[in-house]
Amino acid sequence: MKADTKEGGHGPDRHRSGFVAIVGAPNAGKSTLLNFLLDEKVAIVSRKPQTTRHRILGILTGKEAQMVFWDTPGYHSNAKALNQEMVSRTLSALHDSDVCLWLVDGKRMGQEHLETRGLVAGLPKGKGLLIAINKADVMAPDELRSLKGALSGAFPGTRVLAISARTGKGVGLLKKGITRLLPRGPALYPGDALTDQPMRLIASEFVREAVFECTREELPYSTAVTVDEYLEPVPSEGGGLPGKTYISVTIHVEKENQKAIMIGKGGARLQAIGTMARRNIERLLGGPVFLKIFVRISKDWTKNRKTIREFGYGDIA
Ligand SMILES: Nc1nc2c(ncn2[C@@H]2O[C@H](COP(=O)(O)OP(=O)(O)OP(=O)(O)O)[C@@H](O)[C@H]2O)c(=O)[nH]1
Ligand SMILES: [Mg+2]
Repeated sequence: MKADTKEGGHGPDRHRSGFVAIVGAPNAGKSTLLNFLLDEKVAIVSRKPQTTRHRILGILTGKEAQMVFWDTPGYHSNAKALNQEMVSRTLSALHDSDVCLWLVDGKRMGQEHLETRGLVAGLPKGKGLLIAINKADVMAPDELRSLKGALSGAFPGTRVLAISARTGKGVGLLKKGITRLLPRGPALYPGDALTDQPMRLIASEFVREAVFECTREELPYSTAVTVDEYLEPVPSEGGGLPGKTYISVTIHVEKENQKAIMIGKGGARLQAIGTMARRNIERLLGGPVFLKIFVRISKDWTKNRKTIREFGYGDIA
């Protein structure tokens, strides 16, 4: 994990800590930013909107402050049951946070951003707000200037920064800006903690990310991943493999033809999904993994609140 190395007169009484909700339209780059901040991949990323389904906590511990970030599902209005659950996760993170970090996709200021803008404009008094225009690395200077001007005009007194979650440009200033808005207080989590997400959940998310990467169009949105078994390498109780973490997961799809697509000709697609996910899990765990994947049809699960909850996307953390 990256640690702030800046020295200075920051006694324990000056230390700051608090929760920061990263909110924004789908695809704005929230999960990419969280991973960059932590210098570790804990949140899944894809080119497609509506990737994040959980409210993911990432802890950044520095000398002056401990920032506890919540990566949230992209905010948008949509009547589908699964999406309603996602929106409620974003709202709960925002409610519980000290600071709202509104991430705006500099390349797209469409309807989705107007929706988030409404959300941010309605924040209760006293909650810190910071606006970051993301993807500055692919914006023309004029474009950036005018968007910055428009946002500063709409939110007087609020800091508007240009950043790139991909290259890290502006992220140092962003951290300083957030620190200033946090309340004074001691660290909330141990200094070496990275996330509160259990590894088995992260593993299932990495499989879902690989599905985003290896399948097209609507299929990722019909996909859920559950973990059936997660065994630490032996020696340990209850079995497992020598020197390898054993993980068995199920990919749930909604229809028969989706199952065939997920598996691919001769199992090729499923194999690619497995390889990609396994590598990411191994990187985070720092050791070898045996990943077994089943594909099952759970008919119309995205429309059924009971199944949504069963698959772990319904309980508001
Ligand atoms: N050029 C550029 N691309 C970026 C940047 N940040 C994120 N992206 C890309 O934008 C896409 C979406 O990134 P995510 O991090 O998944 O976005 P998100 O806001 O978490 O999306 P949801 O979870 O769907 O709400 C990915 O293809 C990223 O690689 C950036 O600073 N510059
Ligand atoms: Mg995300």
